Amino acid sequence: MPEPRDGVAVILLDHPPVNSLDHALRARVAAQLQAALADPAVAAVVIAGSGQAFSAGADVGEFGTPRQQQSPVLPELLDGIAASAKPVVAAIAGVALGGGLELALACHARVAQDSARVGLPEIRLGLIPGAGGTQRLPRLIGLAAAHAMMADGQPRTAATLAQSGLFDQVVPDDPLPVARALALRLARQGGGSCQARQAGLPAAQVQAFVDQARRALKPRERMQPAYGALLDALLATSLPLPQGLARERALFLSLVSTPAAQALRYQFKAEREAVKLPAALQAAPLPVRTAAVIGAGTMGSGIAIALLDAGLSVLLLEQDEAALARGRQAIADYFQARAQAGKLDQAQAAQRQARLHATLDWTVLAQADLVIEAVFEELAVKQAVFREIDRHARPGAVLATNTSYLDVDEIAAATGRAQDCLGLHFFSPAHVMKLLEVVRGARTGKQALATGMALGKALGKVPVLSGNAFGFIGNRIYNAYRRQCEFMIEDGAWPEDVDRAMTGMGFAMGPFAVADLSGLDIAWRMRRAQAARRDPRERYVDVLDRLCEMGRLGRKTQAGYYTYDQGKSSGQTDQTVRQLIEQASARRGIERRPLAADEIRRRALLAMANEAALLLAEGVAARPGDVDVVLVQGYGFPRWEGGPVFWARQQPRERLEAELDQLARAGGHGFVRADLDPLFLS
Ligand code: T1G
Repeated sequence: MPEPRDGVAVILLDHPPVNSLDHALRARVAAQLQAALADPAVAAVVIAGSGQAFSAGADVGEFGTPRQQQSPVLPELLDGIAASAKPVVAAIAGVALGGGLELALACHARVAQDSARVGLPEIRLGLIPGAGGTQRLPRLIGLAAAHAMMADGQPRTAATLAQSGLFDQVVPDDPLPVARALALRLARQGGGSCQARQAGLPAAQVQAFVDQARRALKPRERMQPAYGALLDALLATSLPLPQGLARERALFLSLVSTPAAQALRYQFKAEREAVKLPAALQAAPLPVRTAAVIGAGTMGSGIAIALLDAGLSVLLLEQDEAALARGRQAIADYFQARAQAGKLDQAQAAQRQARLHATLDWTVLAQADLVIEAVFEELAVKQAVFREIDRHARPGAVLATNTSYLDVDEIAAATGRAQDCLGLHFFSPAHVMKLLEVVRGARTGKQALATGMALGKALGKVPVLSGNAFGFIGNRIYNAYRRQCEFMIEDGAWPEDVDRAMTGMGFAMGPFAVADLSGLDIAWRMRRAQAARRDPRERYVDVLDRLCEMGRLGRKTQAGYYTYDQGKSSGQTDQTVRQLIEQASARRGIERRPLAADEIRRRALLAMANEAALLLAEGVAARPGDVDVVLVQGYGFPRWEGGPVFWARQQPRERLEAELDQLARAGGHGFVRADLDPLFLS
């Protein structure tokens, strides 16, 4: 610890990259605090973070290991700060999250830079704050505001919390000098200015708030133990602080090893792994300041918005003035709506739009560092566009196709620079969905690939590397899942049984409701295109085809698997659909039998895990965790279930193999039964 200056000792949280409070850092801080308290030259203490962070909280890598419980555990350290006879002031810049914010809450006072981001994101790890957050924060900013911060787990800037009571001062620049002055002032006054009250909050108010919040829990929150535990911890704020802290700690420790917490920690790590290219493919990405988007339709304008939001200049190109005008208008409407919603101020909205240049003049492509094609999903159309791009784009520019299914190599072959070509598969709405599949063609160069991954991160997305195979990773898995669900309605379940089983484990929607929403004709078009190549021995459920022939294309025609009266789903199949399904079962000679929800879920998850194993064996997915990140980020797989690979790893291997054998038999000809070993490689 540097020598105290003017009677103030500064303790630095220094554990790059984000000063996570692992055991070593906790021990250093405890020792330095003890030394400061014993040093007569020290009148007060300031705690600050090194680098870009105050502290990102407890070290996620320590969870479930002995080090997490090795003294000093975080609550011990924070109790020492709170009990200090000399004032301890937190100087917060960068991020103060989880245990990092709890450390600041244990201090006698807090000074934050206005741009600092603070929060208690433990719920996103299947936990609750375990070092005083549920007890100290409500005493400072009130139960409702504190509950909101912990229940959504989202960081907030200190500027937005300036009047909340959380900080003594919020400053525009470095908070350290102001924290030092405040610490000295407190020392002269003798004590802390807003140390959390020892007394409990009014019991009746606490009870009323918690009861109301418990009633308001959403179905998917009720599936995750941390949401209820958070309310149990808040109930304890009516107790004196020491009892409340003990109650909180017991609740926190009961969550650490729950399946949801293990799955969410796995997702946290898998997401950070997924955005890194395998070592053999790593290279320096090209800087991208100007990007061109070809095609101003829904996807193209969504991609343009994502690029503008990330600070890039965007050239939006079309071949047709009316389409260009529609795209430009959609982008203008989006920013106007954001400004009206207060998400952006008018100046920011105008500034972003000012970076958009919409034009029919393709020669502007020469200014682009990267080009993203987002035109109609037809190979010939895309190839024609890439020939045009090849004519105008400057040498070395990265050329990306947003195709969902087409062969990236066949598109790249329309240019003379396949090494600069790759797939950037955005998910609709492109400015909202975080998943980005970065598809590597046979000849995609390392620099183009690195540039695609870096662009994904710059857009605040989760870029995941995929090989160039039909359906890449996500659609390949989703197709296997959907096909298995169709087998199940032929075996005896109704679509609503399957949908309810899947929403019952946390999917926002079941596969049949999703099909109705996106339009059955999309799959129908694909199926007819593949019909000639389909092996007649393959098990094929034709209910969707029959529905389309009847004009039941889903929500947009008020009828698909379900009927829709003024947009409201019937939520169950009518006689017409049931007859179609019964006829399909009869044609296959199947004696229909009801399927229980658990059997439906297991068959669906097994089908996904089987496809994941195939993708890994084929090298389309680089890591098992990548598959789970794709399913969570792009397909609504419940994050707290970890993903199909995570699920498979939790099952007894012999049961998995036996059930997969059964699935393969039921799947008939064309069902490719995988070797599951790749799922178990880290
Ligand atoms: N522990 C360990 N490593 C962490 C970490 C953490 N808490 N946070 C980030 N890292 C690593 C991350 O793995 C990556 O490493 C690098 O830092 C950059 O992260 C008792 C129990 C801080 C906003 O949930 O939200 O406190 O891959 O890629 O986009 O109540 O990281 O480079 O090797 O995300 O700039 C609560 C989680 C813990 C915060 C930075 N805290 N972290 O985002 O970089 S539980 C959190 C974040 C807790 C107490 C409870 C973000 C970030 P590598 P990054 P970023």
